[in-house]
Amino acid sequence: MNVDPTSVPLLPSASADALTPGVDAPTWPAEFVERYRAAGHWRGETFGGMLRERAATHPDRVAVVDPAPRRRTWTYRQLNDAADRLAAGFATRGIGRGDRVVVQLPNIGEFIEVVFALFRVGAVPVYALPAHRETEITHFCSFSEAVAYVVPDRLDGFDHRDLATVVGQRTATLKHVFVVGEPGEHTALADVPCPPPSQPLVEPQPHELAFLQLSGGTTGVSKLIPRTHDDYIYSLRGSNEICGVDADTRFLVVLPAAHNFPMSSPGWLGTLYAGGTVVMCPRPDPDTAFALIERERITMTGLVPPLALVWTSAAERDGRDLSSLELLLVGGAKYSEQAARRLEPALGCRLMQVFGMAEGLVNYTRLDDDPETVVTTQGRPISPDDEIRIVDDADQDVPEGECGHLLTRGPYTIRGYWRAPEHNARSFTTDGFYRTGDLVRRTPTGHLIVEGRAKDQINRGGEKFAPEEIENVLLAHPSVHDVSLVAVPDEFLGERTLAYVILREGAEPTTVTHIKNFVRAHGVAAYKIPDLVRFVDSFPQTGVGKVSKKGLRSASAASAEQH
Ligand code: AMP
Ligand code: DBH
Repeated sequence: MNVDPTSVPLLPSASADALTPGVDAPTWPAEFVERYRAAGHWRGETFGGMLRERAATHPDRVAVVDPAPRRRTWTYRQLNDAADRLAAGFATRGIGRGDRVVVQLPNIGEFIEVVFALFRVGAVPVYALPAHRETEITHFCSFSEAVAYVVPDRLDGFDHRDLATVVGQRTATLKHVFVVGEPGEHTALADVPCPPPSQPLVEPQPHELAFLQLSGGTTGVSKLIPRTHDDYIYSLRGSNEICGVDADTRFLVVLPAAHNFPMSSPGWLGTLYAGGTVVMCPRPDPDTAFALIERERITMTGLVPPLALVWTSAAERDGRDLSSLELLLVGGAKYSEQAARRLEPALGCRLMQVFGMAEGLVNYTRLDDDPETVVTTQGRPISPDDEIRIVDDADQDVPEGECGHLLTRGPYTIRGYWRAPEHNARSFTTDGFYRTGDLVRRTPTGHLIVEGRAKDQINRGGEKFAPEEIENVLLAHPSVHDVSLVAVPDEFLGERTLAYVILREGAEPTTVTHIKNFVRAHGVAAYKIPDLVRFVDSFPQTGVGKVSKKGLRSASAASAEQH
């Protein structure tokens, strides 16, 4: 943003402390740190160091391919050099150690350049999704006290520069907006790189905060998830081993690159860790993706269940050569057994189910699991040091094989969200287990089957959010007395959303379309706009007089056809 520097109030610049574990969020106690280091899980690597090493070992291998609109490639040496130059440019603009930078980029090569440049200067990327709009972005920028925000110029008809202007007006800390493409009133990312200084930059330490990932959220807004170099890189190494990722892997990034799943399971970061090639897929539809699989000889990718279904049906009809594809990971939401059975024959590759979370724990079915296990379970943890408890409502272990709440603790599962002490008190046990909110049972082989969830969250085809977020938007509508957003079963998405709306007495009658437009106009990601709206006089009540989401869900499952 072009602001007059004299009019900018002096802001506290992020201190180096911002990277220190334990300052902004609870971290692993010393005995666990020792244990994870001694076990060889945490090896003292950083993202910046990892790229430098790969560039030294095989400089001319292709690291990244961005196929659209014209094919561009980055070798490991080129990616490393680009990250150095961009890092120098960020540093020149005063962006450095501990500074938060909200990155909202689609699946383009610049995404990878930007995050490695930020790692180099010890700045902390905050990963927003392209779908996020002013409500979410303003929150991420102001809550994280971001100094910079990186956007594309336009995407799918939406002008991110205008969004950045609005966010800049609302966020006191924001000093820079960098735009990939035409910058408008902001700064072009292409103008940022400059020759690296002769003195190397001081890079972050392996145990320090590397980035803030977003949670799906169970209350109002997404929480920020503090991940360190050491813990995340361990999850990459574990994922690579399980999925067979190596320097010959050609990974297609189909889901938004900012999501934890395509980033790390094993994702584009896992692939770069192994020295393989990452291909950015601009859109997830089969026409686009299949053409890229054929042309780029893709070996591996990851999809959410609804997309896996679309790909399966398309592959059953399509004549594309998908023979290079060896492994397809499906996760993010429950994959139906029926759909899972169709995938391998249709796509001619192996299926692996993955049940993960940006907070940490990731479960995979294994390449040597029998086919029944692959289609009927959501896998088992990466690490022998992932501790799993399955408990009842009173936190007592349920008998083996029975369904209960999944709690977990381990070498890549956070001990607390960033700057959220009250929420942490609810989401973590006193001895550091994360309450996933998932209801699971465990098979004798240690595989988990996700049976449902206890948390108040919508999972719409893998996109998660707290119903409360949209309920709060609708409560601001002058005609709305009360509202409850619930998930209803959907054959394709798994779940879609239904808003029960109680109008104020004497309020002007309103329409479904009006309600949806009201939410849209508020500036939230499109996937949060209610799919269905129903006007009611009252909600089913529970014993304590609160709205029973469960009651609403079962009532709505019976009659979800009403739009
Ligand atoms: P988040 O915490 O926002 O990263 O979302 C992670 C959540 O997504 C998990 O706690 C589950 O509720 C859900 N999830 C992820 N993968 C699967 C899967 N394979 N099956 C069922 N639910 C899943
Ligand atoms: O849903 C998720 O968050 C998720 C799914 C699969 C995830 O974070 C992951 C794998 O790493």
